[in-house]
Amino acid sequence: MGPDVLYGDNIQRAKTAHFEECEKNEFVTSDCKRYLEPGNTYLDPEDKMEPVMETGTSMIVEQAIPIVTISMGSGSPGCEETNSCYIPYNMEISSGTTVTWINADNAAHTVTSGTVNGGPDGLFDSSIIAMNSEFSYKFAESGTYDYYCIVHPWMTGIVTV
Ligand SMILES: [Cu+2]
Repeated sequence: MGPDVLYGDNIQRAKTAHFEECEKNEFVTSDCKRYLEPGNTYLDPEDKMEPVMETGTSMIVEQAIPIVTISMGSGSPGCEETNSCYIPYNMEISSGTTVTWINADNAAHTVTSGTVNGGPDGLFDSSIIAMNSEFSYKFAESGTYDYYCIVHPWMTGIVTV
């Protein structure tokens, strides 16, 4: 093993540590967002190292498809006990991401920003989403966005940008 190999190993170790730290923080800091670009690995292009980190690759795929499922049976109370009316309950995304809600239930639902007690806040409102239909909204600014279903007020969810 020559000095070049050792040097390369150290770089790779540092990059792996950085990537894992980003992964823990779900890539929310700007320094980490480059890992979420399609086709990007955690290595800089000028590096001649082989890309590694298969888990990082699957992480990127998950983050690239921000879909919330309106769960089967959520038209009846019960899903709120396990925060599973909208899945995931808390959708975490980076700013500029479009989230799509898909109604996998056989009842009609809404995705309405605001809270049950406070009412709609006017940011987004899907109106009625029929079975197997969907609704999308692009989140431009960071923040925590509460939403609920006007038809079934036990149904609540959160988008964190
Ligand atoms: Cu509903």
